[in-house]
Amino acid sequence: MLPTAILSYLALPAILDSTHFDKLVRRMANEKTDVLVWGPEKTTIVDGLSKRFMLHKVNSREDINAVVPKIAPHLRAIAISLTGPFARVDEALMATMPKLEIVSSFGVGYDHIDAAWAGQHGIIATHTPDVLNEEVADTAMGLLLCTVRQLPQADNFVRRGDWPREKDFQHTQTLRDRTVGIVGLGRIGKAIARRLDASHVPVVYHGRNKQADVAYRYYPHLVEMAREVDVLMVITPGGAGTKHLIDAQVLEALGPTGILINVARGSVVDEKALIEALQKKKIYSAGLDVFENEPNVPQALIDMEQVVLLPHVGSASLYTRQAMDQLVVDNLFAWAEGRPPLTPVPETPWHGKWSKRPS
Ligand code: NAP
Ligand code: 8YV
Repeated sequence: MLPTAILSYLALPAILDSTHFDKLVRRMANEKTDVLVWGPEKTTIVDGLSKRFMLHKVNSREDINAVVPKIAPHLRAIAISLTGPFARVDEALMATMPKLEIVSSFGVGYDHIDAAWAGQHGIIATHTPDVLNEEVADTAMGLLLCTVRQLPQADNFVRRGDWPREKDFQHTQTLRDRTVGIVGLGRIGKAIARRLDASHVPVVYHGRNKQADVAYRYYPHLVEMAREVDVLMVITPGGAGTKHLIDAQVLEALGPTGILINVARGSVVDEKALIEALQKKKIYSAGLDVFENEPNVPQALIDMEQVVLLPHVGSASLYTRQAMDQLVVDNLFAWAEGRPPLTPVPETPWHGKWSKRPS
């Protein structure tokens, strides 16, 4: 086998474009394609990818600064193993990678990726939709029930030994007299709506568009819907388009018996306005799985008895996380084998072939 350096000087580049030549040289030299793996080392992702790729693992800003400059010029693929503010794949980063073709990201939300820029520059971003719908809907429903019926507080009541001392736990609010307004009736929103249907809880929704395939009442104006419902269930994407969609005005409209549930992204709710609305009893309570500055939760929320707070666990069962990890791997194998991406994000649609990056 000739070493890579010697092969590079053969006349082949004249008849093959650089991407094909690069692939051919690597195959002949039996080299694996480099993939940047960003985030914690997860067995399914690391074991799955290392069968075919040479992994460069980074899990901190320091790692990125040390590793990325060395591999950026020839890097063609990124795998993201856990999403969050630390894994921002923005224009500045992607611009240092002229050969980047795919960003295979964990999680259905991809507000950490500058997807529009990627789409304009021939890069496909993939995410992990659908495999988590039912899990996140279960969590949303659990969070709603916990908040309305104060189930975590009731658990604490037993653990503290208050039951024998105080007889009954206080009677709570109920779902029985409530209409739920879903903000973002997408894949997960619809799975939540099905659960509410089964519980005989009326559902209405708000989004940018009325949906032809559902019978739920549509509200084009969020404030109007907030005024007429008893619970707002937020399950939109994050990012600039939904930043502080739930603001002081929406909370005011929800009213003093209203409950806010957020399983979307922390950025969708104006957290300062929410804290003020809770403190001034403009709304009754909130159940939150996501926060503006995760993993930091404002002390003001922690200090409130009635709210229920979860550490972003919407999809976090072993079963569902495994399916999400596997989809990260499968998208990269599809790319490596020249097949279409399995789950590209809408901003980076598949146009029939893996495009070469414009130089
Ligand atoms: P999806 O199918 O794309 O649904 C998103 C919905 O939001 C659509 O119905 C869309 O309707 C609506 N929407 C988008 N922008 C909006 C806006 N500016 N105002 C009002 N509605 C808007 O996405 P999905 O798979 O259901 O996931 C939704 C989100 O849930 C993810 O992006 C992620 O942020 C979050 N999530 C959280 C967890 C967790 O662990 N807590 C887990 C999974 C997902 P229109 O286009 O008609 O507006
Ligand atoms: C994950 C999520 O918890 O899919 C999403 O958008 O928010 C969750 O499923 C998150 O990606 C954690 O990294």
